[in-house]
Amino acid sequence: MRDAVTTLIKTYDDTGRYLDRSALDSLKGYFDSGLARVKATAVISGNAAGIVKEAASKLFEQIPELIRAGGNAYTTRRYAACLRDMDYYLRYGSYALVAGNADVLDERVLTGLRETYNSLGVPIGPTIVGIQIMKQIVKEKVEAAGVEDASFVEMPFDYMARELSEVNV
Ligand SMILES: CCC1=C(C)/C(=C/C2=NC(=C\c3[nH]c(/C=C4\NC(=O)[C@H](C)[C@H]4CC)c(C)c3CCC(=O)O)/C(CCC(=O)O)=C2C)NC1=O
Repeated sequence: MRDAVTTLIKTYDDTGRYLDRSALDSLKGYFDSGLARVKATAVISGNAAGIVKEAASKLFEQIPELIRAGGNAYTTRRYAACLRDMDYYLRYGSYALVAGNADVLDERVLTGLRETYNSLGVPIGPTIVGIQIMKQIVKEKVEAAGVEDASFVEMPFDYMARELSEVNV
């Protein structure tokens, strides 16, 4: 599992170079944004259950077929599995925000996920809608907590959405 710093070091170590100007600029960006990333993570940690609940109810409002007979989130067990998945996306998204890097998402969340979803009939399009709704809620809450430009919180959610939607070649 890597973060912004270890990823950078690995890149330079692979070719035996000292950190150059561009590496130092990128480090500076990482440290300068550190406080905002920690704040965002605190907002997520302190409101996780509420964020998942709000996002799920918006998702089921937008796509009510999911919770009707025959829908993938129909029955209490599958409804709970869907909310649990949303919670996974939120929690791992918060880790990726602190790390300033999506590696944790590849390693812990996305590997094999599309195949699992396909084999269980979990619809990927609506899952992505759910991830995007969560992103929006998180962004608003982080801005409400006093972070002026919270656009950086989009990274992990967009990353998961993009990786989930990609078709194998
Ligand atoms: C930490 C990494 C991690 C992830 C991401 C993960 C996802 C994950 N979601 C699953 C199921 C599921 N996922 C959903 C999710 C949904 N259905 C919908 O209609 C909605 C669109 C969506 C919610 C937004 C549902 C309903 C199931 C149960 C499907 C079934 O058993 O029929 C399963 C199959 C096993 C199980 O039911 O627990 C996995 C592995 N597991 C992990 O360990």
